[in-house]
Amino acid sequence: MNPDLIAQLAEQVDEAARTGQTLTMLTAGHPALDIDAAYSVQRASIARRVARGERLVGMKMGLTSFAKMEQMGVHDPIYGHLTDAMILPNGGQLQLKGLVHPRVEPEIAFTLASDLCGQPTPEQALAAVASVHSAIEIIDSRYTNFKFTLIDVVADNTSACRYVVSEGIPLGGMDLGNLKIEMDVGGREHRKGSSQAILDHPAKSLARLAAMLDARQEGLVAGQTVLAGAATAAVHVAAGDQVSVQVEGLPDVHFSISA
Ligand code: OOG
Ligand code: MG
Repeated sequence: MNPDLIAQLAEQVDEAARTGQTLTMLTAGHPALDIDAAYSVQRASIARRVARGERLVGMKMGLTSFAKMEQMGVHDPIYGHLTDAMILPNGGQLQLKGLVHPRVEPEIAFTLASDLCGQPTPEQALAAVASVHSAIEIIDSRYTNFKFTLIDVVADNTSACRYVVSEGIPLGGMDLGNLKIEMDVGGREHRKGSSQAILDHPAKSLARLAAMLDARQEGLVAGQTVLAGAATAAVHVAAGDQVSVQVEGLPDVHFSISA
């Protein structure tokens, strides 16, 4: 696809995210946009953030759970980039001002001890992990009404907005395959799930991410954070909400929301 068009679409998604404005789906005006070009738009939008001084600190998987695929009407896992500007400290406060229509989802995150590239097995992927965390991802699609195609959401960095991780603990012999996950949003919405919802096992999500990056001759780097994907559908938030997530066997994670 024409590099000028990629740059122009990257500017559109980046500006929408930077200013909290909604965007019409890119595929509406550019029906020829395919998934490969969408990842090029995503990378070009991250390059703009880096040019403004943000630092790449990790990657996220998305649409790894059936609940999320069903909620969003799409059927393949996707990945996005995380920068330091997206980090919200555990116990911190998220300001709604400047965002579009954020939602929260309960996740598991990994910090990598070593690089991870190629097409690892889930066991090989776990061998690269330094610590595991419970996490909350705040997603904020820049598209009107949170409606998009797979191609559009990839171009929009898979709706990445902010994320919060708990203190990390070493994996040890812990099996992440079927941990209870609970999320409370403002005492009004309570979601329950299992880590099994994340591509059957969060380690499979990590391995799949490495393989998807390998298709572009890229990989994960020691020190990076990886969000493995949501275990339940995402929930809208409002000013005044406290949001907390408990994953069985992992430290808790929470934050609050202000106007
Ligand atoms: C896309 C991002 C999905 C997840 O964990 O499934 C995602 C969206 O739903 O806007 O981050
Ligand atoms: Mg997510």
